[in-house]
Amino acid sequence: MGGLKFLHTGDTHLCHDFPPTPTHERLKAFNKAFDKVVSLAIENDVDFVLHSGDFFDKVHPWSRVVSFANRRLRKLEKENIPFYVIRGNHDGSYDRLGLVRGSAPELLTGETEAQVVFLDPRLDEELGNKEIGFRDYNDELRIIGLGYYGAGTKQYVEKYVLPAIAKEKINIVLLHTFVQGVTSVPPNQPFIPADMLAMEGVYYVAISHDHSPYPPKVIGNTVFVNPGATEYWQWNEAGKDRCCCLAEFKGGKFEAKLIKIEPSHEFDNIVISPKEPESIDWYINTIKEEEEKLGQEKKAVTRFALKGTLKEGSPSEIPASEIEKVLMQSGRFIYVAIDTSGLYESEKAASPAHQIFDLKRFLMEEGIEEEDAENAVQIYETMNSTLDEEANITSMGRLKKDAERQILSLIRETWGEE
Ligand SMILES: [Mn+2]
Repeated sequence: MGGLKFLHTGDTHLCHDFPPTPTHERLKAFNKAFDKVVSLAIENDVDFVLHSGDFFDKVHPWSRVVSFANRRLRKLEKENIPFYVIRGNHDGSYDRLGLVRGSAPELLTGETEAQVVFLDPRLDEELGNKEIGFRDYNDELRIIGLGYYGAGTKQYVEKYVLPAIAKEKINIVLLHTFVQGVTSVPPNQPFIPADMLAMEGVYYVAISHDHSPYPPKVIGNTVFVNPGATEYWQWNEAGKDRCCCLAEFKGGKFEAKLIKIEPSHEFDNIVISPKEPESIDWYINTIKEEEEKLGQEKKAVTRFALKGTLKEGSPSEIPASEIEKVLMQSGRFIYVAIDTSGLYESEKAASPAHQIFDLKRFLMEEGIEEEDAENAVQIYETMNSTLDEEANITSMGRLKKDAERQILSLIRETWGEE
């Protein structure tokens, strides 16, 4: 097995239209990043490519993007490089019973079945396949893959991944989840601890879901890699490297290194957040100053996020769309936005209706004891901050169960039976 090489990528999010305009420019940027991954695989003469989920950004990607992806996979096939892929949270869905309900990776095809391998234990079960959630690349190497299962992740790792590990082989595991000890684990998000897979026989764990790249982490004999996204998917990813990972089997283990992928656009999220209240003119001048600092080599995709409280006047007095228009006319930007949603009007300008409602004073005026009024304020504030946290809200806009339970237990602690 000496010299065996593979390329690991994930979160390519093909067909992501972000920012929403100009759509084709950004679609091309995501395609171009995947094109680079394919070129790197061929240049480095790898044996296969691994994709750890969210190949597409949507369950129903547009057909011209699907055609593009298949043309690139055909290039790999010509070089005899198979492609292994799992389902992410964006390009597949599953129901309460864990049954897979439509997955975009099924749209990826090769001339032969061995070229594009979609690893999914539930699909294997339904199709009556012999190998459930894994394929043997050869006699010595096994590739095991588990798609996204949200809160069921730990349970599915136990049910499908652990039994598939063949101790006498070199096992590679593909996962789409947060991994404690390797990636970030945002509050109230499903994860598995790295220790669950750092074991004999598991040589490489290919992770995606966290869009930031993390350097390879070795625990025992197992190397964990989360290479991150290949293009910029959201504003908060600005400034972070875009990468894939090249791994080579040397001296009984995988040596892995991240390879940077050059983004198509200058991508900036410029937060303008002064310590003290500032004037409207100050914000306008600061936008100009920040704009002059931007890199010049590439067309820019830029958001100016204005924060704070104005010294006088209200955010609607900032001529945001005029500034955007002037900046667009400079020809340097393909997208620019002045976001004033985090900017507040000066207290002088605020009408009484906008002043913060003093709940404690109101309750005490209604004859409620001070201690009870304080408790009510605490619960009210906890609910507000919980609702403000995006991680606590489901995609349907409801409060997640965990967050709801935390609020209910606070209420019980405060007013429950002694
Ligand atoms: Mn994801």
